[in-house]
Amino acid sequence: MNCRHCKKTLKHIFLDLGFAPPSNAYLNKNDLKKQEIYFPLKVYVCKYCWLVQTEDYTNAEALFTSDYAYFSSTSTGWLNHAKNYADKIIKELSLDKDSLVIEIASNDGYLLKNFLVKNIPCLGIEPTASTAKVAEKLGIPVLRSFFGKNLSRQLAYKGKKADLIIGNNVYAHVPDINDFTKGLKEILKSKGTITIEFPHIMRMIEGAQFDTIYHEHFSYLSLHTVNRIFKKSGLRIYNVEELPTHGGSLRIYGCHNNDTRKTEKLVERILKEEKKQGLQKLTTYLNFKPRAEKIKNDLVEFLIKQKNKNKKVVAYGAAAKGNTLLNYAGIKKDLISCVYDAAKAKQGRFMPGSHIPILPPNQLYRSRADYILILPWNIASEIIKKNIIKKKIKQNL
Ligand code: DWN
Repeated sequence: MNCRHCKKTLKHIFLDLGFAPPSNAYLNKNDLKKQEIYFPLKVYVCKYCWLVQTEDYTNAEALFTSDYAYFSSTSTGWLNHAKNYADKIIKELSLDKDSLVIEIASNDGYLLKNFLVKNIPCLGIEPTASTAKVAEKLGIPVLRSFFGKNLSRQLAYKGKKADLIIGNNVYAHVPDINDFTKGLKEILKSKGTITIEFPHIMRMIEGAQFDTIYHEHFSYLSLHTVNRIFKKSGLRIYNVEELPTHGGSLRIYGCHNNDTRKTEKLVERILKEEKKQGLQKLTTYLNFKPRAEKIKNDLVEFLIKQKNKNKKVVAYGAAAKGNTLLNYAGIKKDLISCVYDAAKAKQGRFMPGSHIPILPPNQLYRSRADYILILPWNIASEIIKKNIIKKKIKQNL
């Protein structure tokens, strides 16, 4: 396989998680009587441009289906994060009724609704019908499509260029990151701004967050590599913010390479920090595997110990990352009997691979569980704050 960015041959495996179904491919009852498609889940690191990327086996259409079950609005923390960003960027860029804001992967309108309410014209681009129709109900115009150079050419041809292009939880999800980035250039007004949020691979390696690896995430990104990809498409990163979301993310601010805005010092500081953390050394990536294996083995050992002591373990949060962990560890419902989740789209369905049933949180009361394993650790504080878990813990869980 060749690197998706620099096209050099990939030789070094960062982590091989075996075979797994797509992490968002939740099953209905009937699906349990059918075959289930597994894909290899293997991640390479390119020793030339340092792009960490999944092996080519799945295509975006197979992953982002019409009944896609991830709705951004389920998390109030994420909704607050989106509102704070919108208020900040509207002020910073003096956006108004003559501006145009385009969000790529606009999901259920969780973010664009903050622009709509201030009468700032916006356009969502979202391929999954399940989430797009929720956004449309809010009055947000949505183009139901994947984004890339072709779509951006059509938009530019119709004069649809943006003052602000937003991309959260999408840059790591595109199979052709060069084509996607060229598309950004095409629809960006001459003095326009791009902001993109993505989980930072420096934090993923630091925290051994191997469960954030799933087929939906084609790339695992550093500022160094994104900087290279932007430059290749005639764009420039002029500012960056470190965020706590998803275990540690970056928000980069981009513009055309001839834009007069100066590059902020923080960009250089983070590039230096990445180098100091060894992100341009092969050993850093090759040392990741044993750390992931230890976490997986410790969890299986714990679960078997509880089973032998007749203790009951349940899970909370039917997250995509939870499926990666469960399937890599080979955990089935004999070790974790069920998972509770507030997302209506997931309740009554089953986790892909493990087939663990997904139940509404209000059934947690009578679960008589001894342990609750929170799968989306990135929002554990929000989940624990929600009274359901707190009350359960008060009842000497
Ligand atoms: O790329 C992605 C990353 C960045 O975010 C998307 N694939 C989806 C998501 O990844 P994830 O699936 O690992 O994390 P989620 O979807 O944020 O997992 C949270 C799950 O927990 C959701 O199914 C909703 C559920 N939940 C809940 O049951 N009660 C969430 C909250 C906050 C709650 O209070």
